[in-house]
Amino acid sequence: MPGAGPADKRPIRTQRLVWTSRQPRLTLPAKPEDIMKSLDALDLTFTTLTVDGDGIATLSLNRPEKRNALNAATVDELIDIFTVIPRAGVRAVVLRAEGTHFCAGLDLVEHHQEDRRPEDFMHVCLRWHEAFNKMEYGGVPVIAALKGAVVGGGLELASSAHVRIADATTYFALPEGQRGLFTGGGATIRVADLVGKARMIDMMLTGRVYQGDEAISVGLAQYLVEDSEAKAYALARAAASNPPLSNFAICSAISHMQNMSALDAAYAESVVAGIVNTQPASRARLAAFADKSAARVRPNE
Ligand code: 1HE
Repeated sequence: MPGAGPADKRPIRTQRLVWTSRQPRLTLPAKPEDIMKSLDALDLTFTTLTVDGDGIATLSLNRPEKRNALNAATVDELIDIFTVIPRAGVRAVVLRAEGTHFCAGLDLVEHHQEDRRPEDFMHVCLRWHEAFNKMEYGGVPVIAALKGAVVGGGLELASSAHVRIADATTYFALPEGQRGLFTGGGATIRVADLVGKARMIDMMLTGRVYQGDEAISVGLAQYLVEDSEAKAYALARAAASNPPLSNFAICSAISHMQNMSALDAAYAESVVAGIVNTQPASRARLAAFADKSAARVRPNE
């Protein structure tokens, strides 16, 4: 071809798209010291975060003198934490609280003092949504150990976790109606999803409080135990022993699929299952089942 230089004669390099068996980035960095490095950079005042050698994180609400009420700064911290956690190799999170109450919801005093305009509070809500969406859709199991008041925005926070564990002191309420407020942290989606529209409306209109077995039966928590933190760590360790990619799908895809039409959700499910069910991490587990060395599923004793 006229004008064609040597470079033009080089064969065109075709790039074959290959599905490699590399683990996705979400499992990296895996070393505890690397995990701590990325989490150490967080600037936390109203929360604390620690991670043990197995990648189990403990996230504590740390404002017990205000019953862990969620001021704007705490919500900012939750956003920062749940931005880092999915990329930091954390295998599961136990969400707990200092003091005797899990969370008293929106910081009513801050809200009163700030004297916000509608658009200001809309942005407050959008920050709450950002934090709670990162929790629910982040792909890392979050197990909430509940106690005392789990009310208003505290219930919105708890309902963004993947598993909720109550103890004998735990009670749930949506006192927004009595305070002249409305939910703004996703309760209309998540709490209605847990308990149904009618129960949520009743809770908001009448201040109805749920606790004990009744709270379990309506779906506000999955477990009622003596020690909610001990149970939370046991469940976190159990979940953390699953391949991270399976947990990522469980703690992200299911929530996404709830937002889709049934037809689209079924399609998305096939795509997710295509990836998860052929992951290298599942091969040894399948082999163990095939050679009968893997544990069988049995009823509880
Ligand atoms: C607070 C908050 C708060 C406590 N904002 N400061 N949420 C509510 O309607 C629940 C409001 N709180 C309560 O009903 C009670 O405080 C509790 C049942 C949670 C705990 O009772 P108690 O007797 O142990 O504590 P306390 O004496 O009421 O409060 C102790 C301190 O915590 C006190 O501060 P102090 O400086 O006077 O000692 C309280 O002011 C402070 N405190 N709760 C600010 N919530 C996105 S929209 C979400 C809408 C909502 O969440 S509405 C539901 C709000």
